[in-house]
Amino acid sequence: MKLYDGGRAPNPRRVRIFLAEKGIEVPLVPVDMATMGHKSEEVTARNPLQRLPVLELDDGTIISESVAICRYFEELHPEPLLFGTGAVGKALVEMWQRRMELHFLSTVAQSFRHIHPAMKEWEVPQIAEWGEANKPKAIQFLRFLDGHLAGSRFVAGDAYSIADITGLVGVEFMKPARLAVPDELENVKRWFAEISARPSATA
Ligand SMILES: N[C@@H](CCC(=O)N[C@@H](CS)C(=O)NCC(=O)O)C(=O)O
Repeated sequence: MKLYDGGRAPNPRRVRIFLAEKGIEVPLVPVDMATMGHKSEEVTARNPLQRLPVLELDDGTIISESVAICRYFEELHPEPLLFGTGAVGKALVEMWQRRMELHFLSTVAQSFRHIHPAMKEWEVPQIAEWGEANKPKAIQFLRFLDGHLAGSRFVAGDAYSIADITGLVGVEFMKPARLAVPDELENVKRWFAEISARPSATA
């Protein structure tokens, strides 16, 4: 098996953090996204959408989409459970994972991709107004999250999960998107400090 990796890009990083939490080592194939390595024949043959990460199994099966890859490893190596436990626990992790991805990571990504000059070749057409429109959406979601985290250690409850991983890369991605966590969001800051201090956050 091998994992086509994209270095500092947020989605490949989600999978690396997930693997680090599980203590799983997977051979990486580094792809230089700065030189558009994700558009190479090698990557395109495996994922015609030309997005990373991509997991290739020994029998040739290709799994792309970060959460799909993580789910595969959750089945193989259940401990520690990162997709929740029991019917309610799993549903809550799914709910928060989707919220973190659709309302937060995605809005931060749109802010970055539609505004940053380095993304001109990547996001075609690049529409600055759309990038700007997404900035307040990301902050609005963080305000909602702050209220939730007032009564919850992690995003989906008492246990660290895939929803925290998506949140971690989302907050980190705010910097290149020229966004900042508002000072008054003490619960978001407390949560981010805790999850970014975990050893997996260096993955
Ligand atoms: N929904 C996909 C998104 C994958 C994705 O967009 N990856 C980015 C890197 S973070 C990428 O490959 N971008 C290349 C491009 O936009 O051309 C996932 O969760 O894995």
